Amino acid sequence: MSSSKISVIIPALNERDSIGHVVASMPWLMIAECIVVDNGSTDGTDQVAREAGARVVYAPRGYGSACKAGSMAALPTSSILVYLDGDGSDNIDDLPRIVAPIEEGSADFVVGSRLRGRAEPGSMLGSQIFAAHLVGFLVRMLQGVRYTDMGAFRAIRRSSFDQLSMSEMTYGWNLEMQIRAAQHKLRILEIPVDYRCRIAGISKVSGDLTASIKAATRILGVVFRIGLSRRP
Ligand SMILES: Nc1nc2c(ncn2[C@@H]2O[C@H](COP(=O)(O)OP(=O)(O)O)[C@@H](O)[C@H]2O)c(=O)[nH]1
Ligand SMILES: [Mg+2]
Repeated sequence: MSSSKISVIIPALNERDSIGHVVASMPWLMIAECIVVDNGSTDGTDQVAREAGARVVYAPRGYGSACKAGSMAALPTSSILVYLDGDGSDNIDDLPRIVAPIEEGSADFVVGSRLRGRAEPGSMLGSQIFAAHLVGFLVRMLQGVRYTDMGAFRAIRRSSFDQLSMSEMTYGWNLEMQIRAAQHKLRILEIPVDYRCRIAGISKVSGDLTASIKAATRILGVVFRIGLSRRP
């Protein structure tokens, strides 16, 4: 077993019926902790997560806000941060492949691509696939880095994460991390991951037209606001 310590961070909003399964499926021998970040669940998600073995932290509303709070709450001894969704659509069996390049020292940031992996039929909407291609194209034009997806399942070296000064508090978070990683010249690797339909409950994003339009607007905003800035 490796000596790196891994904190797994899961944003979860009203995921009572799936979060218990997701937390229970963690490879506990491989990870130091599993943090579930709840920001406003009204269905007892926090309690189910705790009973399944997670540490629960609370945050203000928003997907990015939850990811950031989880990152800040990670054990000081952890050297790798892993993110995945709380709806059961990511396959935790992919975790060893996602963290290995960081542990071996060959990458700083590893992003799972659902488009390169096996996505269960129906797990990704046509609009999500289109958005992934469009954003991939724009980021390639602006940053010269090729991504095929902006899925949630990913791992980053903690010291690299600390350089990025992440600021997006909503659904732009994932893409912001990808663009900033390119700007900071992190060693980036995209690997295929499996993707399934959520195991229970309802989508807060892709299943709702208004929410999808809001998320898409936010994501395009990130592409241009962060992608066009020449930071760092
Ligand atoms: N903490 C937190 N989690 C959220 C929020 N919105 C969505 N999530 C979680 O983020 C993940 C992805 O959301 P989901 O509804 O599955 O979006 P989709 O997969 O794009 O349809 C799930 O684990 C949600 O519970 C939020 O505002 N706060
Ligand atoms: Mg989902």
